[in-house]
Amino acid sequence: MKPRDRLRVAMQKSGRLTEPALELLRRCGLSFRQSRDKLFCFGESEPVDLLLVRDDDIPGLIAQGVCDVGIVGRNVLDEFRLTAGVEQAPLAELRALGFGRCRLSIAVPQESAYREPAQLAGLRIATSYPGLLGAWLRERGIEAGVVTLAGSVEIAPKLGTADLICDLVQSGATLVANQLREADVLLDSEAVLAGPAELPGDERGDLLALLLKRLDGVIQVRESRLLLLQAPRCAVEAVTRLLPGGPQPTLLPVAGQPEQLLLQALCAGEVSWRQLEEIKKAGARDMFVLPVEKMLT
Ligand code: PRT
Ligand code: ZN
Repeated sequence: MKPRDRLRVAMQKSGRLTEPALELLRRCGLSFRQSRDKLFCFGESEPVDLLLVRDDDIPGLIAQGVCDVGIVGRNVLDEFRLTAGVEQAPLAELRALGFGRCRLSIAVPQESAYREPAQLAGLRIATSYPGLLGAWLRERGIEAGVVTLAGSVEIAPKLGTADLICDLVQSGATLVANQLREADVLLDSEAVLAGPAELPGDERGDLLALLLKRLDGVIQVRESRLLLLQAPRCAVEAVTRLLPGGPQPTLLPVAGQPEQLLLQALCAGEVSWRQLEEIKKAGARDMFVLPVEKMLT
């Protein structure tokens, strides 16, 4: 294949991952001019272009070198890795992106007495993920029938084409509507940046390194909160012990109150009401949890 000096990113054309993926790329400072057929978007701010395709095609397009990286569900990437032929270039999960979260789960009819995987022996399981399900069954030494369906997996037990299913679950509403219950989780999934196991050695490698660095910054900021509070000197140690993650807090004096300190802490992740209540019990007051807009350390 001809060397390329622009990075090509594949993403879902229209579906659950489309909007959050575009938003993430925008936050990384990428902007695009949409072409008329909307399959290819030319990158304006950086030499990074978009290819808009069905999510199932993304791993194959990367493996064939048509695209350099792609934003796709871990469920789709892992299924491809398990079912792709040995002639396909190996793919890697370069980053977890924190949206499109769901689980690939075994679900059984509500009245089923299912307790453990061994009970699946001899049953028929409908799924769109034969690779992931097959590997999970093999690991446990279970021999069950795998019925591969492209869609509408959840109605298979009612139709009698399978005894139970293995499908994606998010809220669980689809399972309830079909009188099924989630029984076992095979995979926790979210959108990931998929790419070749080995980064390209040309300009695209540098562009990918730049994209990864910006992604890391965006993800870190998105998951960070700035916690501000006041506490008496004697309570600072106890308060600090309760802070959720992040580096050591900064302590500042409060004018006119020598025994009081202002504490500023960067927290990795959400700070819950319960955590705030605990911190307050330890002696803190005037607590503020602020989102972080940008960060350069
Ligand atoms: O056209 P194209 O092939 O690109 O789209 P698609 O229909 O295959 O994909 P899409 O947009 O439905 O999903 C894209 C990706 O989003 C998936 O590969 C997952 O990584 C992720 N994702 C997150 C989900 C869900 N949540 C989800 N709930 N994908 C599918 N579902 C379906 C699930 O299959 C089931 O039918 O929603 C139903 C369950 O949802 P709850 O909320 O009722 O449990
Ligand atoms: Zn799809």
